[in-house]
Parts: sequence; C-alpha cells; structure tokens
Amino acid sequence: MELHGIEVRRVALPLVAPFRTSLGRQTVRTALLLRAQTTLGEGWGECVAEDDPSYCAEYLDGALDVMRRFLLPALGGELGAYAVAERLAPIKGHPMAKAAVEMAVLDAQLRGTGLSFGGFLGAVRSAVPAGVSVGIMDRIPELLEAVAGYLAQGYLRIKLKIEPGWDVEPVRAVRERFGDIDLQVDANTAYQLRDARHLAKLDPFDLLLIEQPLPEDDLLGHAALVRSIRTPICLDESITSARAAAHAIALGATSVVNIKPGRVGGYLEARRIHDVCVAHGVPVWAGGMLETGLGRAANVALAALPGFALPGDTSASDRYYARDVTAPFTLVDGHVRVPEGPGLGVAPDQDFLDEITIATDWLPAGRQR
Ligand code: OSB
Ligand code: MG
Repeated sequence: MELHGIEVRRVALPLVAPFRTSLGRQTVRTALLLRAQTTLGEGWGECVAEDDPSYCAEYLDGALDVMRRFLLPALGGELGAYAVAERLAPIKGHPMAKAAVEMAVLDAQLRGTGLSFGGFLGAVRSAVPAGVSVGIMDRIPELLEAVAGYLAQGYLRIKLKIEPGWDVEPVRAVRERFGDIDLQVDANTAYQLRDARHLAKLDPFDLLLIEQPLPEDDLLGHAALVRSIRTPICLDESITSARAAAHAIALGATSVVNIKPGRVGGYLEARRIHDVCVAHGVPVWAGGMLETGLGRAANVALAALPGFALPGDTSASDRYYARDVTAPFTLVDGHVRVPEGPGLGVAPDQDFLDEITIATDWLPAGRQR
C-alpha cells in the first residue's frame, strides 16, 4: 500500500472535571487526530502529546511540526505498518508523533484487510477490566466523594495521583472508607530517593503499586527504592522502549510496567514491551493519556493481550468527556468491551469532529517536488 498523506485536526474537548496531577492541572484536552489516506483506504490515529512538555519532552505543536517537516516526508512510496517505525528511526525522539502516524497507517492497513486491532495485536479477551485515575483534590472529603462515585459505577481499581503533601493522608482516608479495594498511586516523578523513608509510610496500606515515584532517568534510584520499601514499584515515564524495559527489569528497578503506546513510539513497540515483560514474569497494565474514543479503542485492544495482568487506565469515555468523538466506551460490570470490527472498530462522528476542530492541516507523504 501507499500513503498519500495525513489530514491532521487539532481538536479541543472540555473535561467533565479538572484533572490535577503532580505535573499540573488540566481542564481541556487538546489532541491531534490523524486521518491517513492510503491506496487501501483511510485510517485513524491519535497523538497523545499534551499542550506542554511536562509529562515528557514532547508537546502538541512540536509533534505537528515534526510530522509535517520530517515524519511524513520519510513515508513516500510502498509502505506497510511495520515499515513505518523503520523509516522513521533515523529521526531521533518524538515517540508520540511517530506512534500517531504508525497508528493511522496500521488502522488503514487493518481496515483494508478486515482484521481488528485486537486480532492483529494478539488479544485473548473480549473485554478488559477497567481502572480509573483520580486526580489530586483540594480536600479529602472531595476525594472520597469522587472515589465513591467511581466505585458505584463499577470501576475495579482506583489510582490516586499523589505528590508531596498529598500522599499518606489521602491513601489512609480512601483505605479507611472503602476497605479492601484494589488501590494504587501515581507520583509522576514528584519524589527523590531521599524521600524513601516517607514513601515507606505507604507500605501499611497494601497498595498494588506506586507508579513512577522518581525522575524518569533515575533507574538506579528506583532500584534502590525497590529494595527499601514493600510497595511494588511500577515505571511509566522511564519505560521508553522494549530495551528500556529490559534494562529496568535487569536492574531490579521495577516490579510492574505501565505500557503507553504514545510514550514508546507505537502499538508495535508496546507489544514488544509486553512480550519482554511476559518473558521476565513482570506483570503489565495499560496506561492512558486521556485518549478520545480513537486512542481508547486501540488501548483497550492492547489491554486484551495475555500479559496485561492488572486493570488499566482504560476507563469509560464519560470519565473525561461528556461527548466522545466516537460512540462512547462504557462500563459493563467494571469492564470495557474490545471493539471487534476491522481496524480500530470505531469511527469518529464527522459532524461532532467538525464542531470541535480548531485547525486542519494536510500533510502529504514523501518528498514533494
Ligand atoms: O501518568 O499515567 C499517567 C494522564 C496524562 C499523563 C500521564 C498520566 C495520566 C493518567 C490518566 O494517569 C490516565 C487516563 O485515564 O488516561
Ligand atoms: Mg503514570
């Protein structure tokens, strides 16, 4: 197949409530939605880069720029989904931009051949257990009310965002109020190794894991922390490739791995990380980046692979959005169904897409003469 080019829309979706992490506070998700045009038909992608380089170095305007100036020009001529990463390898970094382009090409290829994302990736489940990521709040009663609401909806696991000053007390309050629920926390790099004794105060609460307590480049610090606290450590930001996952495991820096396709350059690399972790007996789970129904469809398909041993941040669409760009993902007995149709198995509502589109660009593939 050949890629003619990619139409990139910048869309803005208001969140149903502000989402606060140790990195900042968000009220709107701005996303790049990609529509690849190929000789096999069209395919959809989603770029999860955020407005600012706070979770990682990438940011939305930079992602669009690198797609336009470097990624699309490298994708002329005969092309399959496996060739995308190979063609883009000489361009350093920018995994979220690369992942979005690969996703759109892969979707076109799968739609063209009738295979679903789940079928292609190796899904072994038709629905996946759903967890929910709960932001930092101003007061504990507000947090308890939010968690009570999610549990009432059926979420099977609660993840609390933490930072210095909002860690032991909220965890204690949630444990005391809700008892033996599946509970974990995510620090988004907010601590240092010198905080190890403080973090050990979380040990009595039997958390499933603590996600990315230390800076992303501090693998040795995480390895030391693994040895000094009882709560399992799970890396997110640090795991940028299958090789990085293998290194973190070899160093004893992580007991569990969060897999996010955007962070690692695509769904194919995400599957390799799954395979590396399974080979080492390390459980994995599916992270999220507030995806619309497009990215959510692919994440849910990935989460249906056999090594995904813990519920993911694969919440229903209404966790973030009053209206999604696709038919909404919903919770049924705490699970989200894996789409079965060709490719992503979902498509955006064109009228709604037009309503939320701020700007549209056409990026032709190959070097234009
Ligand atoms: O660290 O997992 C994270 C959202 C944006 C950036 C980083 C993270 C998150 C989440 C939300 O925790 C996950 C989701 O529900 O999509
Ligand atoms: Mg995280």
